[in-house]
Amino acid sequence: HWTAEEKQLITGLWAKVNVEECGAEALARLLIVYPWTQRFFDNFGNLSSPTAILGNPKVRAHGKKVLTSFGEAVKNLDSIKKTFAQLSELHCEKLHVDPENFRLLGDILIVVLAGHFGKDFTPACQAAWQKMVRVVAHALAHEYH
Ligand code: ZNH
Repeated sequence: HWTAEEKQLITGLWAKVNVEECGAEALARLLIVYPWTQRFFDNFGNLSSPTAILGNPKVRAHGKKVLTSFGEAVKNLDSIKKTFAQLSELHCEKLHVDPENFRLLGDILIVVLAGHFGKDFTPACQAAWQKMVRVVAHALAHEYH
């Protein structure tokens, strides 16, 4: 369900993404902007202020892990549901993460990418990435019951 142009916009930008930086920033922003999401990370230490969250090494490491995993979807654009079936089950059954949070993180990732790429983040690129984060959020929510 992707056009050739969309695929190019997604993989082309992804090749330039610094997964460590952008992953850390996206997760930190999620925890700052939607403070209730902090409850999933009560073993992550100091989350008492935006500065603490941005400098927290566990937040950084987990942000990198999440965005690295997101990269699996970029590599498997035609089978994202299958790629994330197990992760979806894990988030549902073990982690009990409300799928709404996948949508929130996806929208924040868009903000982070736009901030990093500036003019290269064109309207067409934004549209392709908006679709991408929706498809990923949908796939991660798919095994919930
Ligand atoms: Zn998640 C974990 C991915 C989102 C929460 N995650 C995780 C992991 C991965 C992921 C890969 C690991 C697993 C294992 O270990 O096996 N995520 C992911 C992705 C996404 C996500 C791809 C999107 C895009 N998450 C999310 C959100 C949230 C979460 C939004 C909330 C808010 N996760 C989580 C948790 C965990 C995880 C809590 C666990 C952590 C620890 O370590 O403890």
